[in-house]
Amino acid sequence: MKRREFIKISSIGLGGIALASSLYKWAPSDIFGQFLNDEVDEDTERIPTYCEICFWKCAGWIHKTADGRIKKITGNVDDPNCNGRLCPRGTGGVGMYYDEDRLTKPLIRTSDRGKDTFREASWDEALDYIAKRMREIADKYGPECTALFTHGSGGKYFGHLLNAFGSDNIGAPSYAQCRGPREVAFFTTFGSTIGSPEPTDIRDTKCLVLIGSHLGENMHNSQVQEMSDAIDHGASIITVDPRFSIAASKSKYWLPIKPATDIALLLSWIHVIIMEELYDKDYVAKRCHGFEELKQHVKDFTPEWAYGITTLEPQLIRDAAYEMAAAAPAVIVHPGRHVTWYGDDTQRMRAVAILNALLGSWGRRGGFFNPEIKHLPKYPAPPYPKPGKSWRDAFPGKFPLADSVLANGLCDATIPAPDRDCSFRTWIVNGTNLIETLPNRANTLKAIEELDLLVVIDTMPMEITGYADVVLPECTYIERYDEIREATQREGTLALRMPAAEPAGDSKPAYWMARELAIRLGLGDFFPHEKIEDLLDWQLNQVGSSLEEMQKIGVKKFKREYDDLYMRDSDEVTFNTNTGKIELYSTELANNGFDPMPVYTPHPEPPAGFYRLNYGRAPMHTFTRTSNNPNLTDLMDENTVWVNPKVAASWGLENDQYVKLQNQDGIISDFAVKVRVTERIRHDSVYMVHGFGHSNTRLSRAHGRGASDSQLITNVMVDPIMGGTGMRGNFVTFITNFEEA
Ligand SMILES: Nc1nc2c(c(=O)[nH]1)N[C@H]1C(S)=C(S)[C@@H](COP(=O)(O)OP(=O)(O)OC[C@H]3O[C@@H](n4cnc5c(=O)[nH]c(N)nc54)[C@H](O)[C@@H]3O)O[C@H]1N2
Ligand SMILES: Nc1nc2c(c(=O)[nH]1)N[C@H]1C(S)=C(S)[C@@H](COP(=O)(O)OP(=O)(O)OC[C@H]3O[C@@H](n4cnc5c(=O)[nH]c(N)nc54)[C@H](O)[C@@H]3O)O[C@H]1N2
Ligand code: SF4
Ligand SMILES: [Mo]
Repeated sequence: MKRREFIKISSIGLGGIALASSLYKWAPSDIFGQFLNDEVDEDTERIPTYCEICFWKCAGWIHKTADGRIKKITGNVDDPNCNGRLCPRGTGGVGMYYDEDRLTKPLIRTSDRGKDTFREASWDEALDYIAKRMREIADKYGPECTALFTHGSGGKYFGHLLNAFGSDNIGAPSYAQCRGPREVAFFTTFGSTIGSPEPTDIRDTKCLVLIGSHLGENMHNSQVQEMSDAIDHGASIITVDPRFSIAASKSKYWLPIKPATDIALLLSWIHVIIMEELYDKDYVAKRCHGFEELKQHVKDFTPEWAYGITTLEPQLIRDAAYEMAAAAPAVIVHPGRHVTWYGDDTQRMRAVAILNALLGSWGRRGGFFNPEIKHLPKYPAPPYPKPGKSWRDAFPGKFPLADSVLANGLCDATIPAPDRDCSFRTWIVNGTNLIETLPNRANTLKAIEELDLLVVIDTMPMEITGYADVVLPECTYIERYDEIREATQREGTLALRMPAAEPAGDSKPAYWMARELAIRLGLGDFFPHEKIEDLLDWQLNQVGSSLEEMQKIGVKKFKREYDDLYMRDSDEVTFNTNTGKIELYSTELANNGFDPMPVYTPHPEPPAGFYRLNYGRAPMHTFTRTSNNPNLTDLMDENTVWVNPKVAASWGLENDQYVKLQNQDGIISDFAVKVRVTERIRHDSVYMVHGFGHSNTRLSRAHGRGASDSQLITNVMVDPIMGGTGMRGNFVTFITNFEEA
């Protein structure tokens, strides 16, 4: 196979299982085994889909009985995102279809915002109303005063609509509340973002370092499978987590770090790797910029120095560094995913990127591979009008390296301020539960109060739908076509989602809604295909496939065009950075007035009697979107607050006792949450799974079950480099005497 002349590692451009009945027993079969069932039963037909329960988007099959019942969903063996196995949530996706609390009619608000009082409306009435209001508001304030918040498949079509309308203010919480800092950090270091799925070569790694990345609870499918296989093949895992996570239980080294001190640990690792000459000398000499500056920068950051900050024994820090170095370059210091923690997150992620560079893992087998993506062409449409202003105008000079729209920025810029040039008047919210998703709820509600129009597209009655002027019910992924999934993987892979059932009630797919709105706004030219099938077929034809073929196979793989999954030592590589090298010293950060190399700054400590609020994932749930799912509530129907035994003793707390939590700003959780006394959390923190404590009473299973971490996240530490919202600087205390709601 030929090789590209110039390799730029992926220049995407800046721009029913309780997780194994036993926690400590963990083989792939424990987690996925019972779901590896790709067979077609005699009485069923299989319809291709990809999962919408999270953004790994595993491709699978919906099995439907002759009488039209959706029996189960299984993985597609040809899909590298899942290898034929769905995670518990994907299997439980059927519950999303059967959930009797679903939205099935367009709704128009009848009293104050937030009171959740609606009347049913016809689609014509709802869409006519939205189009008329959008126009009126745009005539007064300009089309740019329309913002779209979106997370999920339909976003493509609503995004297209918004661009056609004259606004590019399209934000997703997966940037500034999630991956943003790592994308900017890796871009400034390697000239390439990470993207999703992450191109981590876990399959072939010898050492996987997880820094607050709780794979095994964070169930990103193929990654968890590869990690499990790697362990079976003798790879070592190093986990840095203040909590004894599932991953920690599988680790050779668990570093129970004091929260908020990771940069100190990373700097001391860099110190050891450099000072003890454990770095990849050839790789660094040939490919990296700024080694001498870095060496000088870290000279005092010894493990002894880090011990005083992180509480980790110097020998443990050294041993872990030796373990990485011994495995290099087949080592991955995992970039994580939800990395918006303390406001200095881009710099922490830079330290992660630098460590990978020193170990020579970028572009190497067992480190990071060069992903391939098969892009489908966009359908030719008229050029978009050029927006007169953007969300950026509301933040002059701020967040210079933000390469995507900040969802929190759209929210902030909705609240009028004397020094601000951009106040949004219309929000379209598709598939994101902003009330629970954005930190600082009071701010979100203040912004919502300012709006002239709030349209929410969702499948379920959620906290955000309660505030809508108009709610548009989307049918579930089981009942619709969507855009073709393009996955960044070792090979280019496309996957089809098509309907296996008629939409419930009056629910409709996003494509239909976006097109109908476009027509009403006089933008029909942008949606020339009445049927999405014709659009998908046209796109597939351009890459030698067709809708008909995809309907049969579900997943199509494309051989790599070039033999450049890994870099060869002899390859001359120009990285997409200012210097063309991997930048240990970031010229881009320096040019923008930021520290060119990561610096540790202490963060506030919990006041006496308070504990740091730590949160994360459970294997059987995704954010707030699954907490009412009948299948998944069977597995877990409320969250608990993890409390260290010493702390529990000092408060007289017992297992299974309900408490309310109060944060540093006096915010008290709406609902009580069950205490789980466990050694697995440090004494300075408590932990809970995000996604519970729903206040919408229309959620018959989820309402009032458990507590919402989001409600307690009022202190937000914003990353000055790219605007990410650090959410882990909140502290809570216990209220044991409270009135039942
Ligand atoms: N406190 C706190 N906040 C967080 C996080 C956290 O851990 N704690 N995590 C952050 C991270 S990493 C992320 S990525 C974001 C996630 O943020 P979101 O994507 O907003 O997460 P969800 O809470 O799942 O909200 C999804 C919404 O989409 C709806 N939905 C589900 N399927 C469909 C569909 O097919 N069509 C439509 N139209 N709607 C659908 C659901 O009913 C739900 O209302 O949250 C961020 N915010
Ligand atoms: N089952 C399931 N899987 C999911 C999701 C889901 O909703 N459900 N969501 C997906 C999405 S969008 C994302 S972004 C990912 C998020 O998953 P990850 O990126 O893996 O995780 P985080 O939420 O950042 O991290 C949670 C872990 O960080 C630890 N932690 C807390 N504070 C600190 C600290 O100061 N230092 C260190 N080193 N560790 C700390 C916590 O104890 C916890 O174990 O999960 C994805 N996978
Ligand atoms: S990881 Fe699980 S929930 Fe996410 S897409 Fe895959 S099967 Fe669905
Ligand atoms: Mo995320």
